[in-house]
Amino acid sequence: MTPAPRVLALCGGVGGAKLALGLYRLLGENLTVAVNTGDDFTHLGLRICPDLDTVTYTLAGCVNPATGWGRADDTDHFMTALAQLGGEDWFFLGDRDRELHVERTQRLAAGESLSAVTTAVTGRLGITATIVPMSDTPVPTLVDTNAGVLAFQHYFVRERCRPAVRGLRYQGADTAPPEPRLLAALADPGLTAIVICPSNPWLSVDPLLALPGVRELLRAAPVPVLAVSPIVGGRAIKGPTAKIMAELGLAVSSRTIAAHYGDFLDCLILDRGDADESDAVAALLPRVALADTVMHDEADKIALAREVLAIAGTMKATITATMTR
Ligand code: FO1
Repeated sequence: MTPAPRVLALCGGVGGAKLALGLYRLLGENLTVAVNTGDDFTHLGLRICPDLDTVTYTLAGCVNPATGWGRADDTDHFMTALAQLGGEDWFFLGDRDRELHVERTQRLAAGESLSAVTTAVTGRLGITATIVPMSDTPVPTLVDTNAGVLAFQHYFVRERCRPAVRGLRYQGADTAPPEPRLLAALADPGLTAIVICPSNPWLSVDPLLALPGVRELLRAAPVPVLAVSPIVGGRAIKGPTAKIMAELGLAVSSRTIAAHYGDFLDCLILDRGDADESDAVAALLPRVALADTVMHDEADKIALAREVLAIAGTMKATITATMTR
């Protein structure tokens, strides 16, 4: 029997987690998801890791379907009481979701690493894939804006992404060790593909790429590195990606995404509706492919994951041949 393909996915929050779920349904324990932790912060005394939790809840089948983050069927007693007392209520913490932050905060204070806590939590929730924070060392994203330098969640949630972005900083990324299982996955001889999920490149994927060695390992990877473009029809599928690209002076197109990942990417997957962009992307990358990238329901997520793996399968032979030449 041929062994199941092992895949590494790099992922941010809501948008990326959709493809991660599709991959998980196909690969189960053969999937490793390395997750951005640049959005993490300490709020009301609690350590909150939004992208890690979004991926965890999504794969566990208990994410809030209305928001894509937080837990399904949650209640707001804590937030209501907090608001009544005049507390800081700009960041919503559902009652059931808050228990995860309490548990994580306690365990971190007792000396456990973020990755150990994550493994314990994902195990308890019955997830068989490996979900790892990109690093156990905090790497907070700072957003340079026309309203000053803002901590990520202050920019994203409190200010609702309204300030114009001038640049981004991933504080401490140059010395933060990548989580060992991220490095192990990159070096795994059984790895068959690396997938960059359709997350915001600047907010969610670049923090991972900024860690020591990660970009170099992607460049040297003997397996296809594929990304699904988060831009469809000249707009972002989710969140402020298009707004940020425009503010950074970049054209809002998949060609810009291809150029951004160009030094290590083997294939960018565009939405079928963007076939007219194929030539522009093909000029920058070894391969461009088309798929239905807009995911509304679980069937769409699995279908896209299947297409991504099939495209990777057709590329593996080419990459192996190039490396042995
Ligand atoms: N996003 C919001 O827009 N408003 C919130 O109040 C909010 C709370 C929140 C709590 C827990 C969590 O895991 C995620 C939460 N998010 C909220 C989402 C989060 O801020 C962003 O989606 C990510 O950081 C960007 O990937």
